[in-house]
Amino acid sequence: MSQSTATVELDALIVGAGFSGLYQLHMLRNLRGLSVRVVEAGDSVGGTWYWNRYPGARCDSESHAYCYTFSKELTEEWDWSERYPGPDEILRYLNHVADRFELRPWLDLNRTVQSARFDQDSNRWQVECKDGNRYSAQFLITAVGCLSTANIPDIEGLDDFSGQWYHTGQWPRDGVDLSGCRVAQVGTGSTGIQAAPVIAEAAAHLTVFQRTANYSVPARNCALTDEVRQQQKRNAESIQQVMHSNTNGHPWKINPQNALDTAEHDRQAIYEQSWETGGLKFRAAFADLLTDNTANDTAATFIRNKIRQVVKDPETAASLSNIDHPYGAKRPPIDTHYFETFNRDNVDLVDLKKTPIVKIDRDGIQTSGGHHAVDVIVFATGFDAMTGSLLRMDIRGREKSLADAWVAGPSNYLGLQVAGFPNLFTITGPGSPSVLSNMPVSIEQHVEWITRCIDDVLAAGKTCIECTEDAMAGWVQHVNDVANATLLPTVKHSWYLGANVPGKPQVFMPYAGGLDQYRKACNDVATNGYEGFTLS
Ligand code: N01
Repeated sequence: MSQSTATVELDALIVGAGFSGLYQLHMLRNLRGLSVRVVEAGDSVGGTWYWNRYPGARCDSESHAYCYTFSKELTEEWDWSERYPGPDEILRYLNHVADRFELRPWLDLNRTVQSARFDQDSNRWQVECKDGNRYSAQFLITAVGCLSTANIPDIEGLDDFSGQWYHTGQWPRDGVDLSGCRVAQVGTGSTGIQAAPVIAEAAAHLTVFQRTANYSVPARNCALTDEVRQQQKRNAESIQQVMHSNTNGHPWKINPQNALDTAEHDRQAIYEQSWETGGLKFRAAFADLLTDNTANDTAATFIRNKIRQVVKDPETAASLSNIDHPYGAKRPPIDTHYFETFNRDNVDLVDLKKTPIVKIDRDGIQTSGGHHAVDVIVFATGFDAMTGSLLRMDIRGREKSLADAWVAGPSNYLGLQVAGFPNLFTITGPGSPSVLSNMPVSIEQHVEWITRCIDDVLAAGKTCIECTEDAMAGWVQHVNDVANATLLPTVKHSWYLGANVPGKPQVFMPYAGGLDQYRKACNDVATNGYEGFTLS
């Protein structure tokens, strides 16, 4: 896309062409003839899935639920091939959506937003891109995802490393040939746990550097048969009804039974069955797993025992099962043969709790326990989650920048708006269920609410909607209260709290009160004349 000197005048500008940006574009294109564009840094649609193409990348939500539900025809015509889709298939799906709903003419690709300023005189957002292109829009909607800004650890000596290094979230599009390579993988979150088995297959040797041991449950990925696909399509309405009415947007209900009210023998049977079923549904085995430490211990012990049963070397098994936090209090990974990978001859584990990294040098990684010579380092070290991608856009409201407004951590109303930033909406922003839910369901809820809101503002003959400071303070308090009723904020190194990025304020960011409660809160606000917002 070349640079044009004229500012593009729009009703709404959307930033990002992933699941949220595409649906927001579709909805606003069909509203009152609004002029809308999407700017996207990548050269194609896809968002998270455009960038995350590391070995083993795969969605943790099940394919028939990790998709849009707004169009019956789309649900009917699209065939998923596996229980969990990989990036290529998700990208094919999103490209199909872009074509099917004729979205491409309004996508400005290869264009990165550099700054967005609210101009008080015109009541419009003035947006400038890195390539010099400019937009002016009444409404600015961020659809930048929650996990898009790579967190690359500041380890002494990385610049001296003579081999190649990569972050999983910025994986080269054409892949990396790891054959014959000695690979170091730093990080054992959801990404690292997906990547290690696949890297181990490809590389000559893999050393996994683990700082905090992690739980994982088998994903049990499989090809979908025609029969399963037909059944999912036949039952689409009832499946979607579950997804749209429960706490997490997944196509299942949480067992209402408490682990602590269940006899030991029955409890073990339920865990065994959940382990066999596999996937994130393990979290739904009992109702009290995320609210009661003793209940959580029963699940944690079950998984630790599974790890020890799988991993043959006792010292490795001890390091992998020495997990310091409640199950599910960090985002729980799911895997395909992760723990089994440590039984391979070409895989070693380095327990950084025992022997921390001292530095990186020309030839590899030096820990306090020894030197590990490697050709490639893979950083599976996560993201500056939820706020990173918003703050790097240099957004400036009436009086201050978003960075200044959020210096003590993100604060907003309903996860959707920040006081002092009129007509700015953040899809799946901090303070919304987002990462605690099946993302496409949360995205659809946000997009539909924003669309209704813009429609209502325009129908009322108004030009501006802005939340009040009081409403924002009340919501922030509520977000904290519902988080504190769970075990989620008790984990030290959690990205939910921003604790994984040095210097980032530690505030529990997502809304833990459940997607159902959240949906109701948003609907009530709209129905009550946009309580907590000022329309002008
Ligand atoms: O990142 P993470 P991720 N030295 O932050 C370690 C989503 N996701 O990319 O735990 C050594 O969870 C860090 O150690 P510790 C999902 O929501 C979705 O894995 O901080 N180690 C940890 O082990 C997920 O939660 C899918 O002690 C360092 C790891 O790096 C989110 O993305 C698939 C370090 C980072 O784990 C992020 O997952 C994959 C250092 N300096 C991911 N710094 C789906 O399928 C960090 N670590 C949808």
